[in-house]
This record gives sequence, structure tokens and C-alpha cells, in this order.
Amino acid sequence: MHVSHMLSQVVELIESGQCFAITSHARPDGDGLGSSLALLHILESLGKEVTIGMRDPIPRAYRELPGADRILQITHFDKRYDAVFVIECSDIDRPGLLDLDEQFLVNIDHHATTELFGDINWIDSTASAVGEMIYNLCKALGVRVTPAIASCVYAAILADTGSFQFPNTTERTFKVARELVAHGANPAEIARMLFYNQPFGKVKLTGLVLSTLQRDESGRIAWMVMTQEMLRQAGACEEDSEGIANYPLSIEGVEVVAFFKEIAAGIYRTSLRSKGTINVSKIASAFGGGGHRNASGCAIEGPLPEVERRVIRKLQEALGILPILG
Ligand SMILES: [Mn+2]
Repeated sequence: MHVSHMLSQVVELIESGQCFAITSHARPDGDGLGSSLALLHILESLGKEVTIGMRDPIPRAYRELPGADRILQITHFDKRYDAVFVIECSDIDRPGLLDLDEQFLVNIDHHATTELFGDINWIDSTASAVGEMIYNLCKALGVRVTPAIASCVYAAILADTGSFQFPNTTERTFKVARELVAHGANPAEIARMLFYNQPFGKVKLTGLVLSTLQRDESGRIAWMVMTQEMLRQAGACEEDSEGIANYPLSIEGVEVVAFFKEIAAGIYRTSLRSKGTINVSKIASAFGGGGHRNASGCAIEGPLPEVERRVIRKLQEALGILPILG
């Protein structure tokens, strides 16, 4: 179905309904949060009643976004809405909320691989972020782009394009960003909020984790480890490990990074990041996880040396460094 047709279905639904809810995926990120909050402001400026709820707490970097204090931490929605907007979720389980399938669902995502679990599915894989889609929705509804809407959408795009560095950054991304700034988004202020606002313990933790950095003989695979002891030593929490996995991608020649995080004794949540052609979601799937081409994750049990060996072996196979074992 054509994208503009799906958009007009969403517009009609919003115009005819009164009572809506919004959610995004568990462990929400910049696009999920920025897009959800922008949609909250858009719906409220049309006089709709809106509840916004997510399973997990809001990461510190996003708590200053306009409306962030409105996000409820919930396990389920306790009434029926005219529709629940599910933002940036690959399937109906991603929000981690109970009984979601009993609601009328609007699935809004920019990943072509998303499952069509909604009663309405609006998927636009040409959008750099769901934020860009929400901005189009705002215009389609004839809602004035307020500074709050502009700031939330800008934050979503800034997060999902890696500050306009990733391949999803297009001419249209800059066009939208320019319009958002014209409508009151402040790039320096939003960058400060997202990137220059770190807790002391997070930067200390980064140092401890980076001290474990290794690479394989090819120089194309780098990996590092975080232990519970490091969290204690740095005075950090697990949320503070977000983003550390990207650091080794800055190394010349490194194409893929594995970051092994001890989440309990003998269990390692493993984040995979890539900057080349290797699709790390396939590697994560092989270990029962998932994600995207350039960022994925899985949880693996075992003693650390064995976990490291298994993952690095798979990465070496994927890069053609080692033959694939049968
Ligand atoms: Mn996104």
C-alpha cells in the first residue's frame, strides 16, 4: 500500500477519535521517545485526551524533552482507547506491555522488516527516523509546529541519524531539520541535552570498559567487556553502559564491535555494532537475539572466555576471515 494512503488512514483515525494512547519499545531510545512525545503534543493541540505509557524508565538524556514527565511507567493500559499508537516497534511484543492486542493498534515504524501487527500499519522505510514521519503527520493534520513538537522531532532525528552521520541521513533529513529549527528547535540545546549531559559515573565506566578493549589479528573485529564489579567501582548503573559499544567503531579498520556486558553471574548481554557491510542482526539472531543491520544484541550464557570465543568466531565467519563451520 502506498505510504500516503497509510498516512491518510492515520489522519482520518485521529480526526474521528477522541481518546488515544501512545507507547514505544521497551528500553526506549531517542527516536521512540522523541516521536512519542511529538505525537502527544500534536494530539493534544487537537484537543484529544492522550495517555502515554512505556514499560521502562526514561533514560536520563531524554528527561528534559518537553512532556517527558508525562510518560507513565506501566505494565499495561487499563482501559480501551480509540487507538493505541505503537511507535518504532518491530512486533507486538516489543513494547513489553500486557494485553496490547486487545486494543485498536496503529503501528508506526520506519524499519522495512517490521511485522504488520497493527490494525493500521504505517511503515515508511525511506524516513530517517519515525520522527520524520510524525512531522509529516503533523503537517497532514494541519497542526501548527510548536517549539515543543519541533524539539521532540529534532531529538528523534538527531538520535537515529547518529547526529547526521549514518547512511539514513539524506537531503530530506536536512530539509526537515532546517524546518524544525525554523519552528523553534534549538540544535545546540538539544545536543547538550543528549550528548553533553552525562553522569560522572558513566564516563568513569567508559574508561574501565575501554581498558578491556582488544582486537583480532585482522584488526577488523574489536571487543570489550563490562563486569558488575566495574559498575560498582564507577558508581554507575547498567543504563550508563548505553552507547559505549560505539566507541571502538572510531578505530581505523574496525568494522564490527562486540560488547560483552555481565548482567548476572555467567550471563552476558552482548551488543554488536558495525560500520561496514556486515549485518550484525544476523549474528545476534544466531544467538537468539535480534536488532538492526548496524546495531543488534543478544544474551549469552557461559564463562566469559567461551562467550567471547563463540561470538568472535561467528563474526570472523561473517567477515570471511574464517571458513564457516558446518
Ligand atoms: Mn528509529
